Amino acid sequence: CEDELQERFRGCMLGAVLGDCLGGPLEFKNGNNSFPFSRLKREFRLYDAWEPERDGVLEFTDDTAMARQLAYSLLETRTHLDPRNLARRFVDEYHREQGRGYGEAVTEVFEKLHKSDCRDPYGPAKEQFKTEGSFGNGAAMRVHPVAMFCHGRSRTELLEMADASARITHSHQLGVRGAQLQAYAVSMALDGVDSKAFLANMLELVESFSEDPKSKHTYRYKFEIMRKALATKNDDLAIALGNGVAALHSVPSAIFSFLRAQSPIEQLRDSSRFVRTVQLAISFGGDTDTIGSMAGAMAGAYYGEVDVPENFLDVCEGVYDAIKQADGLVKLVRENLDSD
Ligand code: R7I
Ligand code: MG
Ligand code: MG
Ligand code: MG
Repeated sequence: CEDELQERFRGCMLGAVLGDCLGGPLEFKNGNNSFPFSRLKREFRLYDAWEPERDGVLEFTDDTAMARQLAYSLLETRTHLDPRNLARRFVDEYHREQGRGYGEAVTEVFEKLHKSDCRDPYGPAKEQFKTEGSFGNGAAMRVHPVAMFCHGRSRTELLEMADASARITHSHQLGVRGAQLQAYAVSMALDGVDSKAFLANMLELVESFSEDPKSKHTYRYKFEIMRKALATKNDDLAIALGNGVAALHSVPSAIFSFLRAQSPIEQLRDSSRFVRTVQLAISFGGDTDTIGSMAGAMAGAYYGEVDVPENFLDVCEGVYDAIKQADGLVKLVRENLDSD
């Protein structure tokens, strides 16, 4: 492809939507358990013979609903992230389509933002969970447009904007860090960083978090498990890395899926690299739409639109908007870089 950036941006937006739509029907459908690869293969075979007139469309969920508002907000304000604009967009999106499967607690934030006309876009999130803030993965699942917007900028800028986008709904440190880790992962995928450097950079960022080194409830602990599993090609990490709605128990799982699927997986040998990433992510079970979407954003960014099978475009809702947004962001990023 002549335009590598467009390939990667389209892949990223598409990958996130597809992971969300494909993972959606399986969200907590096996309790908290993982799915065997055979189940994923069976599920994905249906999509090969999909006929939209007969089979309808797999709907996107809150993950995509929020990600697209983040993208639209950046496309509107163009040079920066405006938290009030973003908060208003989240609220309007939620009121238009409340049935997208939002997290149980985050809807309170939307109601409070609505009542206060988003005067303090960060206020309501701070009141969540007795003022501890939410540690859900809702800030991480929507953050990939920030990584695209910050393409070519410093890591500091990226992490600051990820933080600013996260705190509108998630003020717990684990929720914010989850968004920063996902933003950094997508940003490196857009840059085509190879897996060895990618993991080293992630570990370095995690080390910079001032966490208790002995705690099992930290990102550092998760990445240590991941590093060992990647060295031994162990695929069965749903229990060790987690598959829940907490950012801590899902963001590392998505990153692992992206890295692990760069090498062949015997039982998924018929799938393309993009597809086997999403399959591995969904096989974690539990919060499958979100783990699938986060892994899909990374894989799409890394492999590009070319690796996304065309048949999925007829299966999933929202793909054409995703492509348009990606193209808008490519143009915007080029303009911003030129004017610097
Ligand atoms: O994080 P959030 O937007 O939810 C995203 C998830 C994704 O899987 C979507 O696909 C959708 O299904 O929901 O929404 P929140 O409501 O902020 O957090 C999600 C859930 O995490 C909450 O409903 C709680 O169960 C849990 N949670 C917490 N529990 C205790 N203490 C989040 N933060 C806390 C906490 O501080
Ligand atoms: Mg969802
Ligand atoms: Mg590049
Ligand atoms: Mg989910």
